[in-house]
Amino acid sequence: MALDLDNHPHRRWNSLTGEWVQVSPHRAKRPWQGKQEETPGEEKPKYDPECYLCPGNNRAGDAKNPEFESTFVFTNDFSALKPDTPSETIKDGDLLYAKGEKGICRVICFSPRHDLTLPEMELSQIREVVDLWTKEYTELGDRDYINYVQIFENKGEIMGCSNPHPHGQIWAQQTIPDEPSKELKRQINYYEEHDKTLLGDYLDLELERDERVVVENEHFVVVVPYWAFWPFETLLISRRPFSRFTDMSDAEKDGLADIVKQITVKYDNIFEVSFPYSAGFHPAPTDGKEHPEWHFHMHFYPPLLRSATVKKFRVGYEMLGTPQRDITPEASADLIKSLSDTHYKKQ
Ligand code: H2U
Ligand code: ZN
Repeated sequence: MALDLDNHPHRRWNSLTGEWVQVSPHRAKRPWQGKQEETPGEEKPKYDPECYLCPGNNRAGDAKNPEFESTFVFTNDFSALKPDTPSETIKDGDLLYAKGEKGICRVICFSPRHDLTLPEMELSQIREVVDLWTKEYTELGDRDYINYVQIFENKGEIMGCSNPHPHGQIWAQQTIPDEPSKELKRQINYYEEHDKTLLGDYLDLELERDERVVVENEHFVVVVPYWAFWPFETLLISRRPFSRFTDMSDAEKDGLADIVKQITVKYDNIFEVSFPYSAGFHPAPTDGKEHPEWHFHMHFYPPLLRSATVKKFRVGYEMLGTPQRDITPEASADLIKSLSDTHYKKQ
């Protein structure tokens, strides 16, 4: 009997990190039922006097936000990393090993409006967010002790996000964190062997097969990756192999704003709720090296499973063994593709 990826349990290799994911498609055989329930989205005010991210409001300590009209960035009042940390190494025998870690944490408000999220913002406003990401990547990455700038968004209460005001975070630090570090090794190996970027070749394959592509424009493509772990995980890849925010042309920056809007609109349309996720960019490290192997991309990791309230927990076998999914990446891609390009609130 031949192995059938639509029906037989199998393992898929994540060629970007070198890890495996267990797929059990036979457990997801019931057909997709469409949206299962409607959690009434409460109407949010455009301005909330209690919100620490709204213009003009007070934050922790004595900090007060300006009356900003577009984007706004500030140093996290509860930063997990600090620039003045001693770089000392403490090694106690072969088993107890610790190092000081310097860094900077910032918070980015995407809009002065409390009630909007990326999929509901105008393209021109999202473009302003792209420009701010670029500016922060450059400014933080230029500091000699900052070797990686992790820009991300944690969206939705289910993700532990404390505030619905549209915002993201930046953690810039001395060490390249684990996820980009795994990707760095794999991308370097591939580049040395093929003289092309791993994600460039992967993207060509995805475009040719056309099974997992969910949205695209002139400059970017979003796929449910072959090795996706989260049910609705996606990977945003630039068509042109470049490494950093600063390599993007103006047209590519517009393209990035457009593709972010496209994929987040699709996400909100899955259950007709503001779709929670952790998402973030993986640009090249800012360690002063060239990084021709590094291909700019962004990951979206949504936690939802079958409905707006049923969350996938990574427990049991997945905590002790290997990550696992039921619905195949191809089935998830079909579902996302089938949804409207217009946000459900505007339909
Ligand atoms: P979330 O994106 O996970 O909701 O986090 C928001 C960040 O805002 C969080 O890291 C910071 C928290 O430390 N924050 C401030 O910097 N100032 C405040 O007054 C409240 C929250
Ligand atoms: Zn990545």
